[in-house]
Amino acid sequence: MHNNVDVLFKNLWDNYLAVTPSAVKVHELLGSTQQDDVINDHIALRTFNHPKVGLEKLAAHFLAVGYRECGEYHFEAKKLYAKHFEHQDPTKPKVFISELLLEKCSPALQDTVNSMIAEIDADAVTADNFLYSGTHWQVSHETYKTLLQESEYAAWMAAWGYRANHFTVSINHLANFTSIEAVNQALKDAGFPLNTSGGEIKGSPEVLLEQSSTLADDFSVKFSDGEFAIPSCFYEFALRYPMANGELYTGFVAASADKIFESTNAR
Ligand code: OOG
Ligand code: NI
Repeated sequence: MHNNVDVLFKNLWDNYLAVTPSAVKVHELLGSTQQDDVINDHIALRTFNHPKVGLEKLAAHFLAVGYRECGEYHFEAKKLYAKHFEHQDPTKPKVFISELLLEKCSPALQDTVNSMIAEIDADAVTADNFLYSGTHWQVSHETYKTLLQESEYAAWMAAWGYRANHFTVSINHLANFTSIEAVNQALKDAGFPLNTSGGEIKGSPEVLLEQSSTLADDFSVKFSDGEFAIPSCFYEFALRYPMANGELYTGFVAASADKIFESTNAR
């Protein structure tokens, strides 16, 4: 495991950029006239609730660099469970980790996922690079399509494995934009398709968090039966509002997150 939080995020970022070419363009668009780098509000990772690779196994990498557990979220229909983590230094991105609840899935899906997980070396899970190690298995495009019918999340994991599925621009820290509407308009004008599930803007000032996201880039994957372009990773935008004590809300909103997951659905 890493002991330096910045090194961990630099590696996660480089690994994300390698399959998300639009991310650089998003930075250019939103941050070009800023002195400082774009500040990321949070990142997200996905996994399965298998003892070998469950949420806690991923979380251990963040606990090791100063993060603590802060909130939990349930997604009944998608069969997901998630927690979020914060660093003592509020300028470090928050971390949202979810896991697919395998026992709620079909026996066929469980078989496929269990055989994928069986390919992971026991040592790999605690290695420095685990959170940006991608897949440890080979799947066919046929298997991918079968998983897709039951769980878009499971199919995405089968194709992409361990990596940040999005970074999130903190609108609060942007010099040129103060509203999420203005950010969305700039993105649309530049040709980025937005995730419209549940509306372009998820959340509201009342729940202290507004979010929007691009649809994932299409990127080529080498499956065991050939190469196919499928949705990779996306960029999210978050505007946080102050709580009664004046401090910005730092949690997530389950109803909004439920729709953000769909940013990796096919266009
Ligand atoms: C995470 C979706 C939830 C948020 O900010 O609410 C999320 C995912 O797609 O894995 O990122
Ligand atoms: Ni997010």
